[in-house]
Amino acid sequence: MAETKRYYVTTPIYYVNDSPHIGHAYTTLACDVLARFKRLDGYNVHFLTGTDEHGQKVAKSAAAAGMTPQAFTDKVSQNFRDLADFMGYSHDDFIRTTEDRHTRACQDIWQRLLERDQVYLGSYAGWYAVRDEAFYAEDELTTNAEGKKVGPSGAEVEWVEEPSYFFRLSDWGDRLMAYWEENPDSVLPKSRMNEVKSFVKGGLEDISVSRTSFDWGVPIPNDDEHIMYVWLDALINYVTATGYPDLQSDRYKTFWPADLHMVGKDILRFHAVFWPAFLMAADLEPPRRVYAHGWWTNEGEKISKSIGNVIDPIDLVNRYGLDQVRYFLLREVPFGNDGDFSHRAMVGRANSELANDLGNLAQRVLSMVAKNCDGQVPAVDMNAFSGDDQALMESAYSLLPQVREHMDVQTFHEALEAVWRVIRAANAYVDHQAPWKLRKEDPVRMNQVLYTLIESIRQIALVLQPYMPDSCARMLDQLAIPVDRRTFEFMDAAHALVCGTPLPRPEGVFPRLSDEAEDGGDV
Ligand code: ME8
Repeated sequence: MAETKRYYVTTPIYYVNDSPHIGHAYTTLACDVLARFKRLDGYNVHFLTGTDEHGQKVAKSAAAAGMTPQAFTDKVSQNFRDLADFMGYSHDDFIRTTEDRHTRACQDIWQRLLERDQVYLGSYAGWYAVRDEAFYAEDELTTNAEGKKVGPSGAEVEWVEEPSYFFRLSDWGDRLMAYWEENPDSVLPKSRMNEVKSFVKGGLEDISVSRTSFDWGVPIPNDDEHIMYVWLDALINYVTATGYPDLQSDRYKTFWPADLHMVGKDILRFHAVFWPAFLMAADLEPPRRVYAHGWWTNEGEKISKSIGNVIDPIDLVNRYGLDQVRYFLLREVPFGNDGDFSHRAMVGRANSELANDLGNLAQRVLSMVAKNCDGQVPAVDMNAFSGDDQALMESAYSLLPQVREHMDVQTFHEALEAVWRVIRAANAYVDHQAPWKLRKEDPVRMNQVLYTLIESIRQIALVLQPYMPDSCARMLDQLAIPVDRRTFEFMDAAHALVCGTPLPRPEGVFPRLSDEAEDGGDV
């Protein structure tokens, strides 16, 4: 199958017991921008998201809601689907771990592990944090303010003793280290690669991969006392969605191994250590990259239900606009770092960078074209551009390769910075060339200047589509670019704006947000 030009990107599958919040929206947004970018860049893309529905935590939440786990998960997984639809994400599939296709995939992987002697029956006696669905060793625990034992994430642990199958993780340290040596970008950012390497160097122990004290999970095929440990079950979703266990399916052959599992730093170890080890042990290829991004706080505070400061992405979008929120989340924080959400910063960026820098540029240039060029792409001599004109257009034409490089290492903020350098240069060029003066003095020169600007705006609007799809579509409408000429193959000079093309009446794309919003409030 087509090995080149395919791209498989996944979000974590979210626990259904929680309400979707800004953190979930953020991870899926980053994947959405990548998926859109790759599609426009000619790739066959598969973009997966979904919900993690088994395990003790979900079973407990269902019991607390007085529902069966199945009825509970049917109801609450819909919240995540609704959020994805509301945010306009372009996912190709939404997986639920309670689906039959997933049970089949889990049981098949289990069988492969069993056949290869990678799992064995023993018994577990140790600590378990239901909130993290994770086993912790004694030396990872601390005592919290209430005197309770907690794991590294602060989640309370309980003592568990039960028969359990174990996975021979201890056999895989050297293979993992070798894989990382050969594929140095397979865990990003670099700091996270260092983190997983030092975890492995510290020595790996076999891990418990089945539970017997409750039954909300995938039954393991060879022993009906056990259900599969929820993390093994959850990670398998990424192969389930390719059609596995049908190794001959087109989708599996096209898309496995995944190009990118995007996750938060909280679940790095599961994805970058356990998952590749499970896969290699089952004789399947590990993912090409795991990227672990940072953590959002709200106005300086940890986001938590108990503090009551959870940010609902739907409220944010209703207040500030979808593209404004998309832009802000990927611009405010260098991707990979932790970041803080504040209303002041949100409004500040939407006004200064979207309404002023980009919105005004497009609006004033297109208004001048409407007024002074009969509402058409101005007639120009393609050989008469000045040095300044060429400098601006060349910087605009160089955007695609630059942005592509950033996308390939997930430096979303730097891609935006590269585009804004051109936007700022275009604004400086307008001020310097003063086309409004040229109208009387030198209309031929005015046309050259306005053409230079609208062709640069075309580049900017095309390359920004993955970040702000609706606003860019409106900008491209105003440049009369047909919908089938908006992929990146049309970004070169051979497809530049054609003189004399009639343009629709320009209208503002990025409204200024009011200062009231800047003062904050309850989102
Ligand atoms: O861990 N800042 O699901 P989950 C940034 N089911 N990102 C955040 C965030 C924040 N404050 N809060 C949440 C699970 N996230 C498992 C995953 S995958 C096989 C199984 C995002 O619902 C971030 O991506 O707890 C984090 O990794 C994920 O939500 C955790 O989602």
